[in-house]
Amino acid sequence: MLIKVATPVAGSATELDSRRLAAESGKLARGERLPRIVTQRHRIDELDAASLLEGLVATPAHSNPKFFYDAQGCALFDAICQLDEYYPTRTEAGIFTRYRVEIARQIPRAAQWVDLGAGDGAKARDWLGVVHARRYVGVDIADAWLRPAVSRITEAHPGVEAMGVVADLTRPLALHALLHEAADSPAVFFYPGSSIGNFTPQRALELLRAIRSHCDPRGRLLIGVDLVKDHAVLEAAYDDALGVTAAFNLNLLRVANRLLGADFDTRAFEHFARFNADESRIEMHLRARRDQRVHFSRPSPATRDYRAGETIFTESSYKYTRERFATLLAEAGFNGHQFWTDGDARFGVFLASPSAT
Ligand code: AVJ
Repeated sequence: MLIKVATPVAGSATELDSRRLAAESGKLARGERLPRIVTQRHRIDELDAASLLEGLVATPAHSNPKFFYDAQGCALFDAICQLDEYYPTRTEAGIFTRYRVEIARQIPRAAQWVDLGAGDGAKARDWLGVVHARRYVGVDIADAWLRPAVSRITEAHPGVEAMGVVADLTRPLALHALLHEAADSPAVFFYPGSSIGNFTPQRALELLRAIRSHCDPRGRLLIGVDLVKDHAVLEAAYDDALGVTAAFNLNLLRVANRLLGADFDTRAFEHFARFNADESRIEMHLRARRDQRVHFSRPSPATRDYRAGETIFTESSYKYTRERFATLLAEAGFNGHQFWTDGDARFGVFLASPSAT
């Protein structure tokens, strides 16, 4: 999920035929297969940079979590997933391992497996054979990660037609044309890791509705959701003893320095995470350690004074009860679902269907 800031092309999907380009430039070895990558947005640009700047100079200051994920941010997130305190990744993996066959039995064969936020594609790789998928569609904001991910899927599952879509999930999802190419194959959306938690419940509902609009009656959504639990457990997961999450959060300032030509001193801010019970979300902030002035040069010059103690709100990670998320699924038009969890009910996996089961 490496970020390259971008704007979408209204209504149009431009396809970069990477195979043909590589063949023409003589870089493609005879017989070598390059993945098909469809781009739903333009390359870097000012619109997203402008929105980052707008948030950072606003009062209260804020930024969208998608800006965390440059190369260093991705590496730090991978490290977070290994932390003792960060239970979601390994808890979900445990649920998937334990119930994979049972879950797969509820998923139609020969489906188009749509991997939302595919990353390196590793989580999906474990499913494709078990569900006998026909197609793999990896969707991610980072084309740099998508290409190798799609290639690895092809290596592991040569019988599956694999492709990538470069898209930003904070923008409207538009995969109808692509999925229509294999209209007889139902779509199975895979959205693991509780990434849905970065959206407000209202925005999450909109995304779930968009997913639902791509599903025929055989379509499914397999989604991982972090559950409400003891506040100390939640807060430790976002404020680990080694300071890895602090580094991940502070990395936002490096991204801003590069993208916006800013002069943030990362040592002048500190990581702050707390569970907001009223909103049922973990909030991450960067708190100014002293009064300071920060300059920005792109996309337009700006200056912002941060007062000691003032915070930049960098991420929300919403936590759901089983009932609350089930309601959201129903509101989105998924009238049936099944649910799996771990022994401590820390994490939930929902398999949602258009009709009641
Ligand atoms: C990638 C959004 C699922 O909210 O738990 C982890 C991101 N931020 N630690 C989460 C994150 C700080 C993560 N998601």
